[in-house]
Amino acid sequence: MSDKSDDESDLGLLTKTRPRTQRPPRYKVLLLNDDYTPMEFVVIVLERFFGMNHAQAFEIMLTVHKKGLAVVGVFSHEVAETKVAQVMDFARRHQHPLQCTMEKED
Ligand code: TYC
Repeated sequence: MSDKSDDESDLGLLTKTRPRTQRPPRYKVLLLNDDYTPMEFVVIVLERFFGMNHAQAFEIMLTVHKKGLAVVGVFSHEVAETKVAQVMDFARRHQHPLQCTMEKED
C-alpha cells in the first residue's frame, strides 16, 4: 500500500489531534437561606422565575430552608445573570433580604 497506510504515521495522527466537542459554560443559580424572607414569598419566586409548579417550588424552598442553599437551575451565563437580577429586584421591591447568586458549573 502507499505510505498513507503506514502504521506509525496513522497512529501519530490519531494521538496528536484530540478533537473535543466545544460546549458553552453553564452556570448554576443558587438561592440562599435567611431568617426573614417568608416561605410563601420564596415559593412565589421559584414559580415565577424558575417555572416550577407549586409542589416543586415548596420542596426546593424547604431544601434551602433546611440546608442553607440549593441550586434552583442551570443556565447559560446570560440567562443565569437575568434570573439573578430578576430575583434580587423582586426581593428588594418587597423589602425581603432574599439572596440569589450564580456560579460556574465544574
Ligand atoms: N428561612 C426562611 C423562614 O424561615 C424561609 C426561607 C427559605 C428564606 C428559603 C429564604 O431562600 C430562602 N422564613
